Amino acid sequence: MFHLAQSLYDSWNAREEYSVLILGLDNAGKTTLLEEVKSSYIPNYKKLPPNRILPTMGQNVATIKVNKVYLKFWDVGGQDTLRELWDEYYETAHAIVFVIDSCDKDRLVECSNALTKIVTNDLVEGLPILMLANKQDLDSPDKMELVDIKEIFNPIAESLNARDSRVLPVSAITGNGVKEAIEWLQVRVSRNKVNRPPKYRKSKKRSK
Ligand code: G3D
Ligand code: MG
Repeated sequence: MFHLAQSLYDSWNAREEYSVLILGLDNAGKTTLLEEVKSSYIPNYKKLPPNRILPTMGQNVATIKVNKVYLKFWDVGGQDTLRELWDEYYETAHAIVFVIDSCDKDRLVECSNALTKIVTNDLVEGLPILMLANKQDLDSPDKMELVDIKEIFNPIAESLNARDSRVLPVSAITGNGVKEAIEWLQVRVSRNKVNRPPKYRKSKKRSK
């Protein structure tokens, strides 16, 4: 009896789908990150070489299975004009990944303004926010310390209500830290399921 209940529970869970928006300024590394996520979780996936990744004009979408649930990632362009479109995605989102170029000190203000605009949108209230301090592999004199990035971005993410937020160091190019980031997300969206229920994927019809 227990096994039957367990397998019903597992198959129900296996249909949960959560949408994750990958946001951040252009050039932060969003598309490279999504490529890395796909190659880590999709068997036999052939990663695009970095020189084939062009600035994103439309959107890149990928669904991956993590610990029995599906995470559907949306990488929408980060250029100024495309940022207006982010609002359209909030209503159906379950979490936000905000990618930061750790070596781009010059755009720090623009970057924190973009995050502030996101978290102050009513539709984003209570959603887990994961900030990724990307490009950790670079050894540039301009590279910001992780503690400084945390000091700036943590208070912004937490400004409204108590919500789950975290800054994690990653390299979308080498893949360092990416799996840890995805696991963090999966746990948080599942935990927030009462407030933002998942979409349930239709089970495939059995062939006769
Ligand atoms: P975007 O989708 O946020 O606009 P992209 O950013 O994924 O197109 O990446 C922008 C540039 O940053 C690319 O370089 C890409 O290779 C580089 N990049 C992304 N992530 C990392 C990283 O973790 N480490 C390093 N060293 N570079 C990274 P180009 O030269 O093609 O502009
Ligand atoms: Mg892109």
